[in-house]
Amino acid sequence: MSRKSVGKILFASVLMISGAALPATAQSFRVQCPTSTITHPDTTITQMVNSSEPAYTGPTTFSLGSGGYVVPSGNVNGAIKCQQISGGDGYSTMANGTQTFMFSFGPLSGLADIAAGLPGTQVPAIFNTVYGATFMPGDPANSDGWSTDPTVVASRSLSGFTFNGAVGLTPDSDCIAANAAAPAGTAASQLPCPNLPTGGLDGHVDPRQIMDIGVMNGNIPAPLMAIDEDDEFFLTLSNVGMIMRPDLFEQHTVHFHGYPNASSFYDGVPDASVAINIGGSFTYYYLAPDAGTYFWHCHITPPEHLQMGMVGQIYVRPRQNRTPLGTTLYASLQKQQGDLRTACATVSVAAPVSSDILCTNPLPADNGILLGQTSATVAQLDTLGSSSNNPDNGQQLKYAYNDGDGLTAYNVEYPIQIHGFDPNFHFVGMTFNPEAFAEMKDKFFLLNGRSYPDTITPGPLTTESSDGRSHFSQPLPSIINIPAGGKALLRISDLSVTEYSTLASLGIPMHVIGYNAKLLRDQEGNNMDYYSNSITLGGGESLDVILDASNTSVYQKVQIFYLYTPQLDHLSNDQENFGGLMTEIHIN
Ligand SMILES: [Cu+2]
Repeated sequence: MSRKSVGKILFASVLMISGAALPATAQSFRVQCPTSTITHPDTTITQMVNSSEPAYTGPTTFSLGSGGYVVPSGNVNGAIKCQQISGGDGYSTMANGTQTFMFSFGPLSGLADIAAGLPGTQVPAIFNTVYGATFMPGDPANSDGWSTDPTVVASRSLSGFTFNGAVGLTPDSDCIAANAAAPAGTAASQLPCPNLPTGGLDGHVDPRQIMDIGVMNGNIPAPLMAIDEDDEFFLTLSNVGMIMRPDLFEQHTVHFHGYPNASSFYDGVPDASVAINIGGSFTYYYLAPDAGTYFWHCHITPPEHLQMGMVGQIYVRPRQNRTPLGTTLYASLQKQQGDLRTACATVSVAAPVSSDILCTNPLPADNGILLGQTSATVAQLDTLGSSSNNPDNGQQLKYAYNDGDGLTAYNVEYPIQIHGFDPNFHFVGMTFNPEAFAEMKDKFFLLNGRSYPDTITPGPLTTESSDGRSHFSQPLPSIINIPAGGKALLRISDLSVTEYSTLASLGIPMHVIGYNAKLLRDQEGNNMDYYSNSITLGGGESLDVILDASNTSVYQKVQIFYLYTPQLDHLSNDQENFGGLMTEIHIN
């Protein structure tokens, strides 16, 4: 039995999907996004179109269900989220104008959001929608991708493409026909496709559309993902193959780096689980772990596939964001001690003792200042008048972690991926030459796949690929806009293969609050956060930094600061000087 067929059997049996009967067809692309599960039985929550999550008022309680497994019986937290990505190849444009070949992931759902620099993660009600027209080859979010006319490119508008559903999703006509042909009076459970959802959307896809969109459509960074703590996340990877390397039959995987207590089956390490072949889909399943800034990458020949561009960002928003207004954050975190997955109390819930080394969110020590903090809405930050740059005004304040004391509050967040490209490695990777791993040396130093000055170019960057068409290649700018009087959370991850990188901020202190997806706090509850003017990361590390511009007597509109590396050899774009690992921070 091939590794692929093992994967398909486990895929069907482990996940308990709604459309259990797979019709006998030749295609093997597929998506999966159930509207309810054992953990999230309430379709009125999971199908919410506006992505809002239920308020967190206490841990989910469970009781033994009729099937012999526990089912939630109260306070069902979190929701269901879905995303589809392609694994294949593509091109990106470096800041000196060079087109660079990549092995890469591209978006196959949430395309409009990805093009707008947002996470492509969707609720089922949005993911499970069928595109109203026929997909044409190329990146559909880039509506005039055939044109390389500079004026057309400059006037390109994102507003026309709003589809965020799953590319390829189409009614399962075989199942619809088979059910219709069943004898009248057949019990629903005895139909050929017994759990076929209304409309026949059971994850069946048209593979032509997935190829038309997925081929040559790789992005750097790989599609951005964001989930909320307690969510179930269904992530489908479809391997569309690499057009520029038809000699290769490369598999790809998704490795959710740093994910605590991961099932090895969904860990993406090919030796320990499964890898996805060309022409196949596989749905990874995660119960969202502790809040924090994570990242993900392909785990096939990691130095090669990471260097070539298969690196992405994922972050998990904390339960604290869902604390009902007016509740103290401390009381909210106390309630979380009743959840066995995150509890720190080993003696009693009433008198928590943080001797549990798996404890992830210790209650804060009483420093006399922060413990009275209640969940609140974002105030009018802008003391200079206009509120147009304060989009969160009136919405609930957000936090990076379940801190219990408001230490990690922020107004705007920016995922920042540090990466590097060695152009020689990418060239030989495209041209069938042997790659010299030991000589790998980065010459492009990238923040979200771009070097300065491309880092401050708003909107997605496009690259003309070998299909003669312009594709969105680098969707995520790294310019940081802080509303006057506000705080920005930088979710920094480093996926560089060869280099350590330092980022410095002069003028706005870096308040370091988390490291490797963990709040900086000791087991006694003492905050270990610190202020710095630079941070240094190697590949495989992440860090949460808050840039605090809330002092309006110091930080005012139209001021510009720089986030840059003091490593002078990283301030270049290959042979071109004045570029590299640098971006701008605007107060506005
Ligand atoms: Cu790969």
